[in-house]
Amino acid sequence: AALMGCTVASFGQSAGKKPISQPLVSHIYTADPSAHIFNGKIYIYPSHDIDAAIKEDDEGGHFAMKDYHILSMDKIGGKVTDNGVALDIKDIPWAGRQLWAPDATYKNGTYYLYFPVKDKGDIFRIGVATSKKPTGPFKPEPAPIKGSYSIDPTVFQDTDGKSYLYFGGIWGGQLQRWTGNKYDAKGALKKPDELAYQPRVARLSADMKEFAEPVRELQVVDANGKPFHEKDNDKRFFEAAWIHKYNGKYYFSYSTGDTHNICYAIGDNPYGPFKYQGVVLKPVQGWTNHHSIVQIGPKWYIFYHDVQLSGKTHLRNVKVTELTYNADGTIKTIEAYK
Ligand code: FUB
Repeated sequence: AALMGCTVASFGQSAGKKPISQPLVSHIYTADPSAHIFNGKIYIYPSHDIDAAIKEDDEGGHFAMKDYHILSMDKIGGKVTDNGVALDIKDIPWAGRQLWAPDATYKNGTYYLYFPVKDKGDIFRIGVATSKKPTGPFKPEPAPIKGSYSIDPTVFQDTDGKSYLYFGGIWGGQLQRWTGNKYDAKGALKKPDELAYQPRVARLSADMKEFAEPVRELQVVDANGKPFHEKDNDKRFFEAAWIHKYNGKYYFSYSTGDTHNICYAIGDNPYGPFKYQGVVLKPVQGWTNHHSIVQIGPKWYIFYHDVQLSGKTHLRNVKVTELTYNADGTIKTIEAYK
């Protein structure tokens, strides 16, 4: 994330209202929850926020996380277990700083954890680590995924067995430095009338550790099929990609960053185009908004975070609430405070 200097951009809208859900854990700060069901149990792969006493800046330097703790629970509302350190930055040979939002999946007896971290040259790359257990410990590959860049990886396994990695985040997430998959340290944010940056996707190799194809730009488009401009910043992609399937359709959801919405767009296949539909989750307390959407039994849930425990934008706490669809497959907008 990117992270403007403002501490809690959206407190204003929730002033005087009560949160609709409570933090899942309070002994550590957690954020960016990617939830999955493995063997009938709920596992949450969050960032582990810490206070590294780094001053807030536009590049998100104050999000100085160093490890991951995986949370698990048998059911929504059940006891939440912290399974300890699953991966430590000191065990990632190529890592420099800022272990940001991860995701995980399972294939053929192995769990795969995908994570963004700045390399020793301060460029965000995406790594993969494996374990025989959903809670780790995870062993990182010696180098980042070849051709990977930027932040917020999310892995999606389609029903045909093919897997895809979606990623990207502008501002502190450095997506603006990558055009045509080439690095340009001077890559700038778009001007209001320019087309907005789009998220990225690549199919994964059978062993889940490499891209099986060059990274593509995902097309998130408006109701008329046209890509958004930067000035459409209450709708255009910023960071925090997630994808899920509902009634045979592909739902791509993401944060609009500086306008703090979680929005979604629907497509007919994993590559899109994805047509914009609306807001899933209105701004939460704190600058960042980041989520995952999963089916648990017959119901659907959104895992998200806010800063209820700390009041500080870089010390977040994960939460969960139910998500419901309308009969036409659209998602009912969630207000996190009532
Ligand atoms: O947690 C660090 C960053 O903040 C994530 O990578 C972004 O999505 C934002 O939530």
